[in-house]
Amino acid sequence: NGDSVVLERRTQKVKPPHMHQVVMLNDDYTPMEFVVVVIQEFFNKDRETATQIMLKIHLDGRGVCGVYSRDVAATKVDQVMDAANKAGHPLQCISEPVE
Ligand code: TYC
Repeated sequence: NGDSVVLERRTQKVKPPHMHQVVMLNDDYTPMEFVVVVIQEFFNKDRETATQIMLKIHLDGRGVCGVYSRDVAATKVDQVMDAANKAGHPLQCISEPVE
């Protein structure tokens, strides 16, 4: 009818990003030192923290290396898989939604 109408947005406009964890998997062949260096390099951990994460993966079969937005997590997986492939190690890394 020509009258201007302002629609009030009552619901939340911006949702927080759905976070994804980058999980590294154990295998029998990738050297421990390689895993420690990869965790330091791509997940910005100090050597001590990287060593703890590596040992956790070695003992439990898997471990979380970091939590990121979906895009960043996917890039981390790509970087790890690329480094492992180039070095000839079977190291596997996946991204999964948190919770
Ligand atoms: N299990 C490997 C070994 O004994 C070490 C290892 C740790 C491999 C973590 C992969 O994600 C991994 N050499």
